[in-house]
Amino acid sequence: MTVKLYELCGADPKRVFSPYAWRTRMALAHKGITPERIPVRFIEKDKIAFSNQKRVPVLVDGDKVVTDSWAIASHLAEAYPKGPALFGSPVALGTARFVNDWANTTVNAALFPLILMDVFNCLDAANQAYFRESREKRFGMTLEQFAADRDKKLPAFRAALAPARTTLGAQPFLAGDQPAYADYILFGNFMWAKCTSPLQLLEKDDPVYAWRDRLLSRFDRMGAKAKGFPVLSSAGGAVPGTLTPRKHCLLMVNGTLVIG
Ligand SMILES: N[C@@H](CCC(=O)N[C@@H](CS)C(=O)NCC(=O)O)C(=O)O
Repeated sequence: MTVKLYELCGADPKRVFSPYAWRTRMALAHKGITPERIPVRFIEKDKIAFSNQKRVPVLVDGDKVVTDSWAIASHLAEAYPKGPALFGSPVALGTARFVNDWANTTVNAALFPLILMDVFNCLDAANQAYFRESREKRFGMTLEQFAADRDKKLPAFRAALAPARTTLGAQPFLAGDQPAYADYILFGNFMWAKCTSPLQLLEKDDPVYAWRDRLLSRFDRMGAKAKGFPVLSSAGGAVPGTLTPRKHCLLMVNGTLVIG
C-alpha cells in the first residue's frame, strides 16, 4: 500500500523545507518506507483540505490520515513495530517528547530570525505575500525587523544548542549509539535551514556539526542530496564526520559573510 507524504515546498517543488516534514521523512526512511511525496506550497491548502486542517506534514497511510509530525511519528512507531525502533520504549518516547518541545520552542525561536528572509526568498510572489502577511501578524513586526542583525543572533542560536552539544560530546546520537526519532526532531530544524539558507550555522569543531554530518549521510545521503545549500562537508560527498578537502570562498549574501 502506498504511503503518501504531503510536504511543504518553495517556488521550486523540489525545495522541500518544512522542519516538521523533514522529521517525518527521516522517520519514514528509518522504517524503510519510501512514500509518494506530494509537494504543497503555503497557499495550496486545497491539496490538504481532506485532512481538515491547514498544515503539513500530512501522512496518508492506507485509510488513515495523520497530521502533526509528532502524531505521525507515534503512528509509525505503533503501525510498524518491526525493524529499528523510532523511540524504543515508553520511557524513551516520553524523553523524545521533551526534545520535540525543546526543538519547537527554544531552537525554532533562535533559528527562525536567522533564516527567515532566506525562506521568504525561496517562495514565489503569491506565497511571499501569504508568508509576509501571516508571519508579520504572528511576530507583530515586519519580516525585516524580525530578521534584522542576524549575525548578532547567531551566537544565541549556537548557545541554545548547548544541551544537544553536551550530549553529543558523550555519545554519537541524541538517542544513544544509533539515531532515532529524537535525532530526527532536531535534524529537521537543520534541514529547514539547509534547504533554504546559505548561512553556515555551526562551527566545524562543534559536536553538533559532526552529528549533523552523520545524519546527512544517512539513508543514502537523503539529507545531503536534498535541494538546498551546502553545509561545508556535505557539499563534497564527504565520509561522515570528515571534511572533504575543497576550495572555499567567502561570499556576501544578503549582507552576511558565508563560506561557499
Ligand atoms: N505541530 C505541527 C506543525 C506543522 C507546521 O507548522 N507546519 C507548517 C510548515 S513548517 C505549515 O504547514 N504552515 C502552514 C501555514 O503557515 O499556512 C507539526 O509538528 O507537524
